[in-house]
Amino acid sequence: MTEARYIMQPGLATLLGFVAGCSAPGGPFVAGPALPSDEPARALVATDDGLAIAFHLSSRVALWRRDGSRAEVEVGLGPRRIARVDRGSTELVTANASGASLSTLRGMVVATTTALDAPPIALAAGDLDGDDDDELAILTGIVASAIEVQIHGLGPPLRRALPGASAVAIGDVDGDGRSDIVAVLESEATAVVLSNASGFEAETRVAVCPTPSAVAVRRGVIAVACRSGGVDLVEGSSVRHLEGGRASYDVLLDDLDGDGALDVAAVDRLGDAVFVWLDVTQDQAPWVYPVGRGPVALERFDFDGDGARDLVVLAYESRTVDVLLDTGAKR
Ligand SMILES: [Ca+2]
Ligand SMILES: [Ca+2]
Ligand SMILES: [Ca+2]
Repeated sequence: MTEARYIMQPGLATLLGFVAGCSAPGGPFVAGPALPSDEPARALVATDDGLAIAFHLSSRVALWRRDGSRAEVEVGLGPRRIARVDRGSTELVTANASGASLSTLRGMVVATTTALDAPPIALAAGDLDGDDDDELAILTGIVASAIEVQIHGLGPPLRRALPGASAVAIGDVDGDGRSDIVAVLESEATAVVLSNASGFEAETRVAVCPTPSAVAVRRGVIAVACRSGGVDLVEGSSVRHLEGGRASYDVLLDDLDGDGALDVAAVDRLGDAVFVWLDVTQDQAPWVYPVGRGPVALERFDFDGDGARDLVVLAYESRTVDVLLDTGAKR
């Protein structure tokens, strides 16, 4: 096992705000500001001009624009997840757990409200039929045994039973150029792929860490955030565990440092940190960045407008949005 590289003492980044004085070589990111979110939130998503945050307690979405201005809109009750949906124009969709509904926002106005027959747990957006317009995969259910995925946007909603599912993602798993649906089953420590080629009928199951909490897909790789710590990487039937942290609550797969190789980032809710593993094909120690207390979600967003996307982290307990600025450093 490789040893993690800690950049700074936990908490210091938050104290300093901008950490110009932090001289340690820091990998692809450096601590930026911690912005107060006033009330706790669980979900955020980047849009073209800002960062949209869903506040489940007050049932609203706030858009923090890069120019510093802010806009707010009231949505259905208890928005716990938010997704960016591209259908000609960009829409935001919230999954309203208490209201058992979806709110679709266009330009920070609620355009439609869609009633669901059970509360939504998670949602993912992606183009499933190759027409460049995004469809939605929504996990719904009250009890674990009754959870299903509803696929909206391909005519009448398709429904597939997925008992115990806790998170869902859309991406091409099998490399046929069409996006598949991936879910993780918390109760069974399993990742399930519903393949597009089968009309989302055929299921492929892979055993992963216990209590998987989030999932991401890119370039045929599935990343599973493990609530027991670290990330499982699934390629085909092989699973590799990336060790780091005590409780991963969200995970992101992307080329974070611009060298072409796929990287992984995860938030450690108990360790108040973000772990970044560069190049998933290598077995390298993660970079570790302290953030606010109780980080639950992360996203890529060009916070400072320099053209390079930074990492933004939603910290639940400290009620902050913590920014890790891209340094442009490749290794
Ligand atoms: Ca489509
Ligand atoms: Ca990379
Ligand atoms: Ca940037």
